[in-house]
Amino acid sequence: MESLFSEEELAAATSKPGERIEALRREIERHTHLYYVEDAPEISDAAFDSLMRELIALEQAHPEFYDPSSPSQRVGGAVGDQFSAVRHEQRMYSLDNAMDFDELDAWMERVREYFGRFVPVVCELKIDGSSIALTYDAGRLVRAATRGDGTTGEDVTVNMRTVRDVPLRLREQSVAGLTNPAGAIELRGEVYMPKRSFEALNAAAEEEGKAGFANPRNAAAGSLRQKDAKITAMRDLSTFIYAVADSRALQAGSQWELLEWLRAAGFHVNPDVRLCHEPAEVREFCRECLERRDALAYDIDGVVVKVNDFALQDDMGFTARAPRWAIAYKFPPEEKTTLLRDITVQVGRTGALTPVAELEPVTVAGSVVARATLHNEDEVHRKDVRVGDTVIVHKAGDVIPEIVGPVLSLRPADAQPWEMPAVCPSCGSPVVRDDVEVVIRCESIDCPAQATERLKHWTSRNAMDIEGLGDEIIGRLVESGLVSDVADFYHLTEYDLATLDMGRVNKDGEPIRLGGVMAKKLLAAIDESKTRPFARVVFGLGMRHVGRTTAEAIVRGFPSMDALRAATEEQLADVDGVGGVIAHSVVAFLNTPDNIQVIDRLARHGVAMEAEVAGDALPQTLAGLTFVLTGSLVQSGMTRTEAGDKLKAMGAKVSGSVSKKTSYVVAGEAAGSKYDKAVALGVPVLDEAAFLHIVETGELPA
Ligand code: 0OX
Repeated sequence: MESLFSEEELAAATSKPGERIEALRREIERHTHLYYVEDAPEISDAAFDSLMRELIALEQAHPEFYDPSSPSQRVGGAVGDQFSAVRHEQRMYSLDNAMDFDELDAWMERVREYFGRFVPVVCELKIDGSSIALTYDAGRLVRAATRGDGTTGEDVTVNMRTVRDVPLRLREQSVAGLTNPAGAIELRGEVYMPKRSFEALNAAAEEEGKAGFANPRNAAAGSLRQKDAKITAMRDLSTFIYAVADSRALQAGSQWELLEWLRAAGFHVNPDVRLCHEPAEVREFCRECLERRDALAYDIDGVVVKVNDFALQDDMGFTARAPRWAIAYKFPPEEKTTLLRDITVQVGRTGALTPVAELEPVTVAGSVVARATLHNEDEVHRKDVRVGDTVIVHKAGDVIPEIVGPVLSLRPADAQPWEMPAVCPSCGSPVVRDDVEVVIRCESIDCPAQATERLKHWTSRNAMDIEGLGDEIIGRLVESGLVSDVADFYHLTEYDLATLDMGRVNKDGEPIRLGGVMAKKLLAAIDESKTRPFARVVFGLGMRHVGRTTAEAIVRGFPSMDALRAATEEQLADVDGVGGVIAHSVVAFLNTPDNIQVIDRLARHGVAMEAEVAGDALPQTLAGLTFVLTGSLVQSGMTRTEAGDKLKAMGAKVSGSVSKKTSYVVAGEAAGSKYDKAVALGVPVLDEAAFLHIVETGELPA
């Protein structure tokens, strides 16, 4: 093959490898930028690969020139087992939302009132991705961090280096009189996955029988947080950069100038931006974006409007959560039409039958919807949806999709009203209408669907939290006859699990088995679950009407299985938080021979059958206080349930809704209406750092 390089070049490569390496790095980065940012490649893929191969060969021969900013490092570096925490020196704020034009107008009116006139604003698309902070020092990318809770994020530098449109070195430039800063500067933006790449990734996952991502945003966040950055490198991630952490680090005087500088420094800046001088122009931009939304290659969920002038931004400042000088106009909830292919019936853990709409898959508000609950028989009749109908599917952001109703003009002539089956679709037993709860129920104690749901409930996060034991494996365990009740989990051997047939075949037509590695992990997780507190065991058993809070109340009154079994209905009903209906259900459950046998076997396997003795209890420093948790606790990775448990262990009450009686609201990332309500009612709000302080010290922050 003819060499791409001249004699002189080759000579230079051998005599002055350092210079050649630097020249190659610059050239490769220039082509990467042309390809991924400008969308205007100058050379073929083959020529590009050839440059990269030469660079890699030279770097291997001359390790003294190693540089983390070399484009050769974009393939993904060392594998870590954890991301270290990064404290953001400048907090990464979220944005206040305007849910419609009235709220957008109200914000623009506040701007007008504040300055006595409307001031120019920059409108940008609101990219529905994952926020990222990129730190450059002396022009080189030295750190990339996720937003986390806004105060502390995770170090994802190695992963972000693989994202091709992120410059590893800033371009030397000067626009509008702005030069590159000599020291450190932190730029911020969004990482996203284009819609088509998301679909391709999910299609590939499906081929392998793996679960895909719910939407491009999750795919981007998940790809970025891969422990092995080589996997990140294989994912098609892109960025749009739109902010600087501290505007004093640059001489830019406005958002508009900043965007200009970012572009010139080599960043990918979204082209759909507009400088508007009047509220009407802002509304027009929003309308145009909404119309173009589907045609864009990536998901957006609104428009961000920012006061342009940095000095005016400073004047307006921030609330506890968000800048006053910016607002996110959120697009209205989306509605799509699709075909209702079937209405199936799901049998729940307690035998309740739920009709489920099986839809022709359709993307609504950024995620694919293929199923939606129809709640109960009455709901199906009230909405009058029939198999074969074209139905309207409604979804607002992250909310669960809903069937609005049929498009009657498109109804096939032969479409029949739907009826609940008279027998259970799983076990064939006749179903019974429970008029008190307005549900139809299968009351068989031998129903396989109920058994499977009970097993899923036992392993679920709020119950025994057995990691890795999800729906699919449980389904296979039931089908293979290895597990039929919750005590069977504790009989499983490594051999049982390793050889478990996953119901699929590989390329050679051989059955795919779970394998030794997963088997070991699962066994360890099952074993670990024996240490879950007794209240979780009571909840995990899945007695009717016994949710988590009720299970805790029961355990406070009867702290062991022996005590609980000896309790009468009257004694149980006397416990604070337990009424007559619950007491009846518990006593009935604990007097059923099958259940007694399962509980005895669990006890023999060492599953906790009594609450921890009071001696182990923590000082009840939070007694008398009521907490409400909202948002995600990204810093600690705790679920809200786990966080609530920690507070309860110190005597606090945890409630699901904010009222004047709430003592504190703990607001994690993406806290929503509960946060707003707390502010409105004047309830003190704690961030995750303050919450962790309480958990560690038992003391409220000063
Ligand atoms: C976006 C986006 C998000 C950041 C904090 C103050 C202003 N998702 O596309 N945030 C911002 O700016 C905020 N701009 C954006 N374009």
